[in-house]
Amino acid sequence: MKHPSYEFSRAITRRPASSIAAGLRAVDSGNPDLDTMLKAHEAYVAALKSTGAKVIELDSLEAFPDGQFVEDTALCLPQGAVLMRPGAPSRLGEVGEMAATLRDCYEDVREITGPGHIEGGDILVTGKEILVGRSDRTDAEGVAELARIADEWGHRLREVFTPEGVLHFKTDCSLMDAETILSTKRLDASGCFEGYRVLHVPDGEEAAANAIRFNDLVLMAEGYPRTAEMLDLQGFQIVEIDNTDCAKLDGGMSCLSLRF
Ligand code: CIR
Repeated sequence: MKHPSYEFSRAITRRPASSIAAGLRAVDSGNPDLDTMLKAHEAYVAALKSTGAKVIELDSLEAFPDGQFVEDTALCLPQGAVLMRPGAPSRLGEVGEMAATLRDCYEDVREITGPGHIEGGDILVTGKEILVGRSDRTDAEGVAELARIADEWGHRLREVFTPEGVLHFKTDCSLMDAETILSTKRLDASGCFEGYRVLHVPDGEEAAANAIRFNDLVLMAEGYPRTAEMLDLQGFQIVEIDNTDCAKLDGGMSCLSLRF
């Protein structure tokens, strides 16, 4: 049987739009380049497909420069999908653009209706529970609304906190297998992963914490050799993807797909 938190048969991605230069970012380190971003995107999609999964590749949305970060628009669980309500006003409309695709894939599609906000990047599904990090994008009301749906579907949801200055909870962590989490030291220091086996990304490689376990692979950002070596020694099969341009928009491996 597939493990629902890291063994997947499908993924949804969206091509980066030529409007990407207008994408949100906490610190301006220059605009991303569309061509190199498209190349990296192709490598990312190819890695997902290489595991045998079907990838639904959606067209770019010029009106939504952050539209390629599809993870923030929904949460996919075995029982159904939940459409999110992003805390970034410019991203609210991305949810409606994702809805039809999810309705084709799932019989049960719920919706966070507000007034709270919640983004998929703040949600880590581990198999034994759903961890949701409050952040600048995800508030208590958003978490509470998701908790009611999760409860109905038989999931335990635990509210945790994203470190100050970090965009999303999963900017700083990822699930590696049923009991192993890759995390920055600063996030793990909050105590939120008690009971899990935690692998710390080495100091100076914090940006490598946003990885994804997708079937037999771990997709991680290129340029973090000590993290790559650690994961390799732990027996994970890693694929390194150029994340230079996505990183300029605070994006990483998890943001670029919905996986189910
Ligand atoms: C944003 O600020 O919303 C986008 N520029 C980046 C979103 C990254 N998403 C994610 O980590 N799940």
